Amino acid sequence: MTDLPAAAAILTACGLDASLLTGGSLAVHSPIDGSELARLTETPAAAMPAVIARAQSAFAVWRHVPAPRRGELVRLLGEELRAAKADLGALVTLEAGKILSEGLGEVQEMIDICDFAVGLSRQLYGLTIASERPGHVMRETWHPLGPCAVITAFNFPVAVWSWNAALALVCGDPVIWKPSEKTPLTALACMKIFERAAARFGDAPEGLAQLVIGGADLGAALSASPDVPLVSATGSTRMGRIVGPEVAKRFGKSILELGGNNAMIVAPSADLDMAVRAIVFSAVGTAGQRCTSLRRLIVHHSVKDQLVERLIRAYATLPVGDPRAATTLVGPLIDAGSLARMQTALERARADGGLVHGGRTASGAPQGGAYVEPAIVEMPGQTAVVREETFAPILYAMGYETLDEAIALQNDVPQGLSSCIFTLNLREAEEFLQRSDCGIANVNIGPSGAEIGGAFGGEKETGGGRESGSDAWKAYMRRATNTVNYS
Ligand code: UN1
Repeated sequence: MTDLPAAAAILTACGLDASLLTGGSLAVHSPIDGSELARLTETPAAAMPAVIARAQSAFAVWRHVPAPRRGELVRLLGEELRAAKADLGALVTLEAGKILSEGLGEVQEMIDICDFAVGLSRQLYGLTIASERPGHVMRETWHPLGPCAVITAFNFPVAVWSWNAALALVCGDPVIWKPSEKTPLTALACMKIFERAAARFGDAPEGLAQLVIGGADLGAALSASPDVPLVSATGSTRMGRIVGPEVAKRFGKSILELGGNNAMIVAPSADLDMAVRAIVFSAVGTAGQRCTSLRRLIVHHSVKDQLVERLIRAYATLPVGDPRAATTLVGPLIDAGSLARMQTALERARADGGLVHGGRTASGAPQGGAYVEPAIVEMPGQTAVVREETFAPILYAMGYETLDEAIALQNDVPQGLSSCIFTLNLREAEEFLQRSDCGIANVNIGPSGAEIGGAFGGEKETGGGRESGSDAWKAYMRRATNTVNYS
């Protein structure tokens, strides 16, 4: 029994008709039951120069549109997203396998970033700087950059595009989007929504927001082109190692949002009720497939047994199954490959002396999907498998004695996205915030569920990029220092 209409009705509600969904070579499957949703026509790599040229033509027009007027287009996009929220959220569930509330939550993030960007369109402020020369003034001014490529992953199939696109559009940049091959339908649906906003806006140039569907060769074309000054790429560290150097080779700019291996330190004074809720939410939410998912629990020896026992009990009550049912909390992994990687990681953890709780294939879930019980693994130490990001619901628990030791463990991984501490001790909290090496460091709240208002991203192998809120917009613009002699 599901609480969503059938797949065909969801696709139709999102404006995706049969002519769009058939006749191509890219098969799109639902992680819910493995059923085929569509066979899409892919963008040939040979078409990329024309796509980029269209974006450049759009740029020639859009850069001269006053920024608050550009904001009006994003305001309309936000309105259209509000109207389409239920349908697009349902499609996220169908195509990415997220539970209903997460599908809707993702669309809400899109709406929020549109609101943020509308305000920003009147606040692209520069500085005035005191000149050392008499009769001179110095200013810093911000200018549109040019076409921005956005490469996104399956796990946030629509929100990540909007974090980039809403900012890029108000900053004066056209956008070329290459979504994951696993989730192109939600991208097509977003384009329909964008087209409605553009039609209401009236005179947005053709080619302002484009979508290309296909594999790594399209990403390679975008990364290599000097006519695409900015490439914002979200995905694995492996992908970032290809895209980053390729863009750098031609002195382009990139925003990289790569792997995370996020930890929570639980100190002796922690409010354990609060910690348990935060751990479950951030470790099993989106079936452990967020880049901000909690993967490592670093717990003081004095509370470790008690906390792990409570977590094992909480995990045993988690409803794993069809993400379309309102009662489900853990949906499927994206595909069988993901499940196999999870099982391999659990095997390696066992071989390292880990004690695995859960992690079995879930019973009673729809056939054809990769459903698994989230796992907690008590580890004797931070072995190689713990230091890797496995994109699945595995939570490694380790003990510590001193805060120094805990922070050292937290930092001793190649990734640096999100981190947190649960403590009621102000000294410990501040000490942690000074010393966590991550882009996100929290106190008494888990590592996932970042609000759009903050700059989102991380250090080390996470790639160093920042997108979404705060002053992340500056990456989408070109800065000029102007000196004017009026003497
Ligand atoms: C991601 O997994 O790519 O903080 C981003 C969060 C979400 C974003 C996750 N707002 O969990």
